[in-house]
Amino acid sequence: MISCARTHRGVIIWSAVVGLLLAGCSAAGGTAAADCGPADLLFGHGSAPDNPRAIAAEAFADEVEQQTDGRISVQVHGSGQVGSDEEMLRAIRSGSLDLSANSQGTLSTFVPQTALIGLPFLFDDAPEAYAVLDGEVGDQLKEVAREQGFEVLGWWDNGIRQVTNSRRGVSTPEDLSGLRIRTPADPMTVDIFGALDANPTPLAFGELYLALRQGTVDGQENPLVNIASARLFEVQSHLAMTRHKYESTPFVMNVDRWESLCDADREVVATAATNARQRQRGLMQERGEQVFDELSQTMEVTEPDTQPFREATSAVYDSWSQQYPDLVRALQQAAADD
Ligand code: TK8
Repeated sequence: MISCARTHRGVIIWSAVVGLLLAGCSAAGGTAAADCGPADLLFGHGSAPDNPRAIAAEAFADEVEQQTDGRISVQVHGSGQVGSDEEMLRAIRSGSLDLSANSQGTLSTFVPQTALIGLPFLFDDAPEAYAVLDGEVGDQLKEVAREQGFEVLGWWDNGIRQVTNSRRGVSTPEDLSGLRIRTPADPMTVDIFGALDANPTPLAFGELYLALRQGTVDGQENPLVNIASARLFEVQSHLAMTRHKYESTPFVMNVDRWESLCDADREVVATAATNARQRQRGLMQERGEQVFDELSQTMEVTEPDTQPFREATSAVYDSWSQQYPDLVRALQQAAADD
């Protein structure tokens, strides 16, 4: 008879007959439930209070607290209060933060394969990406993330990204030439803007508004909802609907913390994460349309033909395919099937 129990940080303790292998008691497959004890979870994200990410984060916290009668508390800190996306992920790895609704680009610092979600022009719209990420390829990426210490509780939405800048209207790739464009700490976005002959400049999202205002960078790229909620339209005059890449918001948890929860609590957390994801995606879709009209009032909008941008960035596929041939193929296949 084998029995497994875990401490609150997921350290596996075992008592067993002679010959028991530790693997038989593995974290994912352990049979004995951990105690359904109290837990205080710390949740960080980098979005402004009215951003769908912030609203969904609160909804997640409320549901978990309600469903566990307050035994599990979830404290949410938004607007980068507990660090930049990269710092939050580092904190999750070290166990000083439990949860973050983050960005796949930044997550790729730790889980390089997640950058592939942002291959140029892979997805035409967000619902196409939802279908792929909720399916087999998304599960494969979850596996890789788990090995690096992140339990992906779901792929929330960040959206299809567009370019803004304060210098000129962008209608062709040549118009981007030489512009200093802030990117997240994401090698994929850096590759894309390098291929477009811009000058990609990685910077934390929390520093972006000031950098744009001070002219340290000329422009940036983000989905419309973020451009609106971070009020970037105040410091940018041109918006180009380039639709160059998709960004997911992986909702991640420290894997040991996740495994330290009893089965029933894991179910509560997983269900709340899925409900929050649906709410967040719905809000993103609704807001996206409203926000386009709002931004058009203050920004000069161009709707470039994306074909020359696709051609200019096609080499990005070559280099990433060399490194991750199977995953790139699987993503392209799933996106085409959808
Ligand atoms: C907010 C970021 C943001 C992302 C970026 O913390 O960095 O440009 O799009 O949404 O995660």
